[in-house]
This record gives sequence, structure tokens and C-alpha cells, in this order.
Amino acid sequence: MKKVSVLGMGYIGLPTACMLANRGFEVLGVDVDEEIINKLNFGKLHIEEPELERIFLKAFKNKKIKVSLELEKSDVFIITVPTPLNHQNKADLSYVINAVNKITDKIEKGNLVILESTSPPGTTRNIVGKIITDSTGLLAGKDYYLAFCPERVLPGKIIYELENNDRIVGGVDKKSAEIAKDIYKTFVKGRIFLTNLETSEFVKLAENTYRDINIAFANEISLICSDYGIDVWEVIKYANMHPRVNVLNPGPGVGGHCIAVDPWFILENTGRKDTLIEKSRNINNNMPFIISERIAKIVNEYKEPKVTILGFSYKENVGDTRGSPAIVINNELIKRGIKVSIYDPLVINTKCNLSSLEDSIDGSDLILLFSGHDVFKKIDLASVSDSMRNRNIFDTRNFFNEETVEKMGFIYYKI
Ligand code: SAJ
Repeated sequence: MKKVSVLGMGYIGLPTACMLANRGFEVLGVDVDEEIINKLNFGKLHIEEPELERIFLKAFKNKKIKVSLELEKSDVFIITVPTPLNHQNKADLSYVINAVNKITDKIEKGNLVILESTSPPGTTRNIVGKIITDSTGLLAGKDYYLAFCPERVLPGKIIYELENNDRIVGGVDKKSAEIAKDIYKTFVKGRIFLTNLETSEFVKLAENTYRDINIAFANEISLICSDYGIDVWEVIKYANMHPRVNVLNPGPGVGGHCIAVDPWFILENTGRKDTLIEKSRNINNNMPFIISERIAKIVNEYKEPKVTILGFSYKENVGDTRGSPAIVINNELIKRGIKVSIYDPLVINTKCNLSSLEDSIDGSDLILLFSGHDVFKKIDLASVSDSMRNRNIFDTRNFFNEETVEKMGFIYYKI
């Protein structure tokens, strides 16, 4: 039985480890965070994701997966650690380098090393491969196998997409790609395409950058539409009826640790200036500031104004606040002397103080709908808003029905 070690027990590593464990592999999950390892060892999860608890407990109870701070000798090593941005908008590969250094102590001839962490083109060959060769003398493609296989799953649908999405596997050589394919084939029902390392690294970045640029276009036309006094949502609805048009939704900014990060990885080693990619990043990064400005204009007429933020995660139906533009809006409003109260039932760990729905709305002058969680549809807005001081609502997601909330006495604002 093959032994697989997955380094990084986050939103990608843990589900992938569980998939493999439930397909007959002996799986070791490794993380540097002792709290995460302790929680998992008690059969408890540190992240919210539909179906994840079921597949984890199945593998855990069947003793197919164990978790530890310590890596062990294995046949396959899969690296799924974070690759955040540093302050220069460059990839911080320190987590990847730490993981590879751990692998160099355990790797043997014939092993397979797979990088899944989204990275600038060339990282697998020039960072992962080079570190392993420099410290062990083992050559990629000759003594051990090396591959890059990007994850493409949408938070909120990770388990479904891990099984059903097509996958791209890049190998340092054809053999490495094929051996990696055999691992993914055990749980991936989608097609698996083979290519080289740099192409698979670039494909991942291109996917997310394409989405970021599309969102930037939606955000830019939302600003131009408001110059004309035109409803951008109506424009997009009708434009998307064209067979070759699919404009995404404008919003209060692009959050998370993917779409807002990966475009910079494409630009990282190019030295190209004045790119569409960078302009789109700047348009999307500017949206939370534009929203904060508009909110301040509305509530500044009130004495000691209070704003309620409904939904703090970076998008609907997830509890993840990483890179959430709501953090920027929260700070911008506080900077303007506006009291802010946050309600988000999906967010379990955040440094921002969350309140109950009632407390967050009590004495408020404006409700900002930031993440359009399905659960918010169940809020009886008419009655909970009785405790508001002024009934303003700013809907950044076209979430509420304008007429309905206006009948409740709200002044309705939207992007
Ligand atoms: N957003 C908009 N307008 C839209 C769509 C999204 O403003 O029309 C905003 C969201 O509110 C959020 C951000 O963009 O703040 C990103 O959300 P998302 O749903 O577009 O994407 P992620 O970051 O949750 O997941 C993406 C996915 N990539 C693509 O769809 C190309 C997912 O498949 C990737 O696996 C994931 O990044 C990743 O890990 O790279």
C-alpha cells in the first residue's frame, strides 16, 4: 500500500488527504500548527466546508489517516501549504521552502513529490527541484519524480469539485506526470491532462487572473453606469443574454487568497509594466475604498453614526475572512469615526469582534450587506430593523429586492 504524506492541513490539503485515505492509501497529514494537529487528533475540524467532516471522520475512524507535526518516510509527498503575497506583491514561498526542506530529510529514490500550492511559473523546477537536488543529490525525473498539480476547487464546493473538476498535471518529465496522474485518478472523476511543469503552473494563474480581470470590468462599468445613472445589474443581465458575453458581478472588492493574489504571480518575473492584469488588480483593490466613501457620505449627517456590516467573509456561504475586503471597509469607516458592528454567523475565527444580529443592528443608521450568505434570506428585516435609528441599506451584491426593502421604509443604495 502506498504511503502518501500531505504537507499542509488547510482548505486543500485536508480534503485531498481524506480523499486519498478513503481510496486505500495510508495517509499522513502534516501541519506546523500544533492547535490544528491537536484538534484533528480529537476528530475535530478547524475549517468549515460542506461534506469535509463526513469524509474526515470516515478516514479517521478507519485509521486510514493520521496527523502529526512530524513528517515520515513516504512514497508520495504532496505540498499544499499557503503561498501568500509579500509586501512587494511577490510570492512568499517560505512555507513551500520549509515543506521541501522537511521532505529532503525523508525522500528516497523512486519517491514522487507533487507541488499543489499556487506558485509563479518555474517554482517547482527552480525552487522545489533545486532544493531537493542541492541537499540530497537526487535528480528530478532520474532518481525521483516531480510534478505540479494545481487545485482548482471553489471554496464552499471543495469536496464536489475535487472529485468532478478536470485536472492538469505537469511533470518534470512524462513519467513523473503519469505517476502523479495515477494518484489523482483514484479519486478524480474529471479528465486529467498531462503537460510540463511551467505550463501547469501558468494554467492555474491564468484561470484566476481571467476571473479577476472579468470582475474588474464589471466593477469599472458599475462606476461608469452610476455616472450615467444607469442600473449596472440590468445592463449585465441583458448583456449576458448575448451568446458570447458572460460579464461577472460587480462588488465591494475581490477577496480570498486566490483571485486577489495569483495575478501578481503571473507578473512576478516578467518586468512588464502598464499591464491589463495590474490595472485590473488596482480597480478591484480600490472598490472597498469607494464603498467606504459612499457609506460615509450617507451616514455623516448623523451624530455618532453606526454602521452594521452583514457578512464579513470574503464571499457568500463561506466562513473564510482571508483577504476579505470587509476588513478594509471596517477599518476605513472606523478611521472616519463611524462605529461599526459586524454580524456573520458563518465566521468562526476572526480578530474582528462579531456581534449578534440584534446587537449589530440596534441603534444602527445603515446596514451594509457585504457577503450574501443564503442564511441572510431568512432574516426578518422588517422586525429586526425596528431598533435601527435610521433605515438605510447598502446592498453590494444585488442581494435584496429593492421594492421589498423600500416598502419596509428603507432607503436602498446599491453598487
Ligand atoms: N467576486 C466578485 N464578482 C463575481 C465573482 C466573485 O466580486 O462575479 C468576488 C468574490 O466576492 C470574492 C472574490 O471575487 O471576494 C473571489 O471569489 P470567487 O468565488 O470568484 O473565487 P474563490 O477565490 O473563492 O475561488 C477561486 C476559483 N477560481 C476560479 O473560479 C477561476 C476556484 O476555482 C479556485 O480553485 C480558487 O480561486 C483557488 O483556490 O485558486
